[in-house]
Amino acid sequence: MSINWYPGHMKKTKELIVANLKVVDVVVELLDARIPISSKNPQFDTLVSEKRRIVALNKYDLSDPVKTRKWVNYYAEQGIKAIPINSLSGQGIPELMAEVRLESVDVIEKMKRQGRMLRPIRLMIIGIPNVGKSSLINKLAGKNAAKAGNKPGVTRGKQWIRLNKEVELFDTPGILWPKIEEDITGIKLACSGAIKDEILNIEDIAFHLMKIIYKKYPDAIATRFGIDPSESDPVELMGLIGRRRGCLLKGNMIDYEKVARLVIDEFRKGMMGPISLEDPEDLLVGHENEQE
Ligand SMILES: Nc1nc2c(ncn2[C@@H]2O[C@H](COP(=O)(O)OP(=O)(O)O)[C@@H](O)[C@H]2O)c(=O)[nH]1
Ligand SMILES: [Mg+2]
Repeated sequence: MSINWYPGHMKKTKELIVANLKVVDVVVELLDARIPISSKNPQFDTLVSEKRRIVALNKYDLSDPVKTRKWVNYYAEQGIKAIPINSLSGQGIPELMAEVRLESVDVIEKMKRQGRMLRPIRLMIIGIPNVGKSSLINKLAGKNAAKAGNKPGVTRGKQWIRLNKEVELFDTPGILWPKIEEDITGIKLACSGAIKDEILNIEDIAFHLMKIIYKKYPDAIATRFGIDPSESDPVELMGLIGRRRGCLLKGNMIDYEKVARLVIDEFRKGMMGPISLEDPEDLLVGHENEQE
């Protein structure tokens, strides 16, 4: 699979993150709670190794809460606080801000020790495209977000938004691209909406999505489509769903492309119920096994 991310642009964006990080105290790594493996940029850990970091598992509302809990524990074992959040409703944001304050204690102590004037803690959000960075910034900034707009005389981008007495947020999130070494990573990213459908074959994406749901959430198939998954395999399922939902071509043939779009769309909207495509155990077996 080859996805053209424009290497020049990626390099520039990374340089921008590195430059901005110099003045940042705490970094929030935004991941998609449904795919914490695939939505992670592996370079992130080295990039922020000198910084306090917090993981935010976004789109918690769409994820399987049991799996998300497992991810929280997985990160806890590595000494990293992970917080499930919903950037649209604001759920989890107070917990996130409490953690920011906790992570800042050392930084503030250091400023005091050095006899420096106390300045607000500086926060930056980093994540792959479409993971919800802008939504989170808007939610955090609230009314103040307007100040970051394109007002005359206000330089666009690169501004600090004062969130409260102690914390300032960098209004431009850091964009890091996902690393797609295996097809299944690209497929999961496409399911989550992180990469454009057109880049991959839509029927392929839907079929692999159905395979994962078939394996991990058979009940979701029964509930959503009224089909008993134990009586068919993922290939047949696509046809059955098509028939149920009237995704048909002339001559009563199944319109597989239409079924594919329907399945992906319903997954993205959470209509099949809360579903996570990755859990920590997948790290042990390696994702390639899921492709069988
Ligand atoms: N359901 C749900 N959707 C979200 C959440 N956060 C962001 N989104 C949606 O995800 C899409 C991408 O969000 P955006 O903030 O533009 O992502 P960015 O590219 O990282 O800045 C938008 O359609 C948002 O409405 C969330 O917590 N839950
Ligand atoms: Mg954005």
